Amino acid sequence: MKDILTAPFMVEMIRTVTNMYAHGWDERNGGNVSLMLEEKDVAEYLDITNVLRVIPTGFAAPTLAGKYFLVTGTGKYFKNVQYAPDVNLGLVRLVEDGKMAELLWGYTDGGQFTSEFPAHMMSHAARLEVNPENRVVMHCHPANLLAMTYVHTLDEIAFTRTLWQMCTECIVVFPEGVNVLPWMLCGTNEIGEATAEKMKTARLVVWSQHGIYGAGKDLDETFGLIETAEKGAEIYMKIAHLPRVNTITDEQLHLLEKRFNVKARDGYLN
Ligand code: 2HA
Ligand code: ZN
Repeated sequence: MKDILTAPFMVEMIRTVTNMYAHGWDERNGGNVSLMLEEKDVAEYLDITNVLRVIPTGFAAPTLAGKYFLVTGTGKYFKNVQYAPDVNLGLVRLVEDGKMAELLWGYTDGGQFTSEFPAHMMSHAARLEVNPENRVVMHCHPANLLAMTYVHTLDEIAFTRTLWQMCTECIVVFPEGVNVLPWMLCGTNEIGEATAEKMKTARLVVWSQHGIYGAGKDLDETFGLIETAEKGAEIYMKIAHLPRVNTITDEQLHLLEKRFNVKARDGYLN
């Protein structure tokens, strides 16, 4: 059996959460990440019949039964993950229609997965319906996106259009736009269900006055989505209080669609 700390999925997870912390997106225990793994990859590093603990999830996710996830722990600080991965991360397999999670590795201090596990698992289920390649759900608290939800309308078309106008890359990176939830109580099945519903039409879902959720086929794509949306929000927060002399026009956004072979969400451009 190989050392799981050398597994590419583990190395990439540790690098990603370390980088998220470095970006200031995950103060204290803020943020959480889940990465879906293939059974054959897990089996290279762990005896998958050796269940350490069984943890109830508090929800059902029948389509995820039998699936494996590497997940950040509840109350854990991203800045500490690189120094003690086995305390701050856990590897679980969902069973019994997703109502139970079998712990195969990690959470060695008796901990468990993030309080946002429902939003993560329900989002995985929703994204896998749209794109069977989806593997990652990522949540964090980037300051400018958060700030924007205090001063910008939460209308999804308007919010998306503003971000697209803030840097040329935005429409290329997230042509489906960003979906937006109003403030809701976090850590609940309700916000999990609402997030998953929004995930059916976009890989980015803003949680107003809280943060953002991203989904993607790997950690790089998901990190890059959030990074690009946050850059757009940063520009917006720099200019929102100044007279706008120039912008990226809808005509120019159409040129970007053609040049980069992407299709803006229907009805979002004139
Ligand atoms: O895990 O970010 O939304 C801490 C959070 C909760
Ligand atoms: Zn949060």
